[in-house]
Amino acid sequence: MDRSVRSHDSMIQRQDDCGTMKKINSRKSAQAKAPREVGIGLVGAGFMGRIHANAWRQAPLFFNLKSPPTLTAVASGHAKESNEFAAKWGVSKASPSWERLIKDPKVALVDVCVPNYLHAAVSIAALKAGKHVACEKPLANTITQARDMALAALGAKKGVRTFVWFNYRRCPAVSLMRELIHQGRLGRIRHIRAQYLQDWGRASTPHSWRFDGALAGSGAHGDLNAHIVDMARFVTGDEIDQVCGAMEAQFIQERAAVTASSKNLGLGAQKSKRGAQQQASTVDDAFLFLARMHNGAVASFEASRMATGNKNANRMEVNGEFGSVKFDFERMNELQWWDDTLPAREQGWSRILCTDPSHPYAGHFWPPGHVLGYEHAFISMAADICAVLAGGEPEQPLADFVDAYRTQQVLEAAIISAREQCWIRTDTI
Ligand code: SOE
Repeated sequence: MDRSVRSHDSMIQRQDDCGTMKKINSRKSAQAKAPREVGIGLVGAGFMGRIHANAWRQAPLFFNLKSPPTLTAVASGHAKESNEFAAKWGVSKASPSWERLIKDPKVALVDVCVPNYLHAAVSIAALKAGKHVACEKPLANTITQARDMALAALGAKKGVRTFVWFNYRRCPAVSLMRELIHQGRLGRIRHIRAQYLQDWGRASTPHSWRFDGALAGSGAHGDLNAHIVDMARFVTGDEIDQVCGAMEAQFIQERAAVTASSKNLGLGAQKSKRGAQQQASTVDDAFLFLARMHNGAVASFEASRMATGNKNANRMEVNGEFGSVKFDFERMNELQWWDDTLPAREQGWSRILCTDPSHPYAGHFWPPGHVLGYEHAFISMAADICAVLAGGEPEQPLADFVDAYRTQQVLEAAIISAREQCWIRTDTI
C-alpha cells in the first residue's frame, strides 16, 4: 500500500535516537504539591496576552478552584506597555524583562504569549527555574526547538508541568465531538476533513511579526494548521502516521512596512497607507496537505489567511461507520450530528446547541441557550490548568509539551512533503 512512503532523515540536524521518544512516552506524571494560589507571570501583552489575562481573572469566578490563579506579573518588552497592561488587567506588577519575571519567587507559572520565535527560549528558561509553563501554540518555530522544549519538560524538576494553549479543545461542541467519538457513537472513523480559513491576510494588511518567517516560523501553517492537527488528534484520540500531497502557497510577497504609529496589530483591522514603504513577507499564506491516521482513517487539512469571506472558520467534519459530526467555529455553540443508526426516514443532520449543563464546560457558565464566545474556551483551559496544579484532573485532556511536539512533527512532515513532493512518515521526524 505505502510503497511510495520513504523515510526522511536529512532535514533534522539532531539525530532522533529512538530513546528520545521512548523517554517522552514513558514519563510518569508527577503531582505538584498543591499551592494555595498560583502566581501567574504573563510574558507578552498583545492579543494573546489580553485573552489569557482575562481567562486567569475569570476562571475562579466560574469554576470552583482549590488553587485559584492570581495575576502576579507581566513583561512585554516595553516598560510603558507593561505598566499600562498591568493597570488595566489587574496584574500586581510590571516586570522589566521576562528574565526577571521568571526569577520572581511569587511567579509559579510562566504564561508564554509572545511571538513564536521566543517560545523556546522563555519556556526552557522558566522550566530550568522550576516554574510551570503554559505556552501559546505553535509550540515552536522549528522541530529542533520543539524537541528541545519537550526534552526540557521531561528533564524539569519533579512536579513541574507544561501546557500548550490549544484553546479550541475546550469549545463545548469540540469536547462533545470527542466524547461521542470516544463513546463509539460514530464507530470506526473513516474521514477527517479539517479547514481553518481566515481572510485577514489580504494584500492591504500591513506587515507584522506574523508575516516574518524569522519571527513566526511559518504563516497559515503554524498558526492555523497547528490548531486543526491538534483538534484532529484530540477528537479522535488517534495519531497521524503519514503525510502526503502537501502544498504551500505564498500569494503576497511584500506588505506595507510597520511604522511606530501602525504597531497595534489587529489581524487585518488596519489598512496600509498608499505609497507606504514595503517590507518582504516571508511566510506561506495558505497550506494544504493530506494525511493517513494510525487507525486507517484518511484526513485532509487546509489552512489559509486569504480565504475571502471566512473570518475564523475553524471547521472539522468527521465521518464514521455509524454517523458523522461537524463543527464550525463561526457557529461555535453548535455541533451537527448525523446519526446513521436511525431508520432512514428519520435521518438528517441535527443541530445540537451545546449549552446544556450536561455538555462539556457549558454548565459552568450561563443557562441553556445563553451562548458562549471565543474567550470561554480560554477560561475553561485556565481552570483546567489550575485543577491539575492542585493535584486534580482536567475536565478534558490538556496538551503538554510532549503532546504538542507530536503535533509539531506532523507540521514538519507536511513542510518536507511540500518541498520534496513525497510521502513522509511522521515517526521519521
Ligand atoms: C490569528 O491567525 C489567530 O489569532 C491565531 O493566532 C489564533 O491562534 C486563532 O485562535 C485565531 O487566529
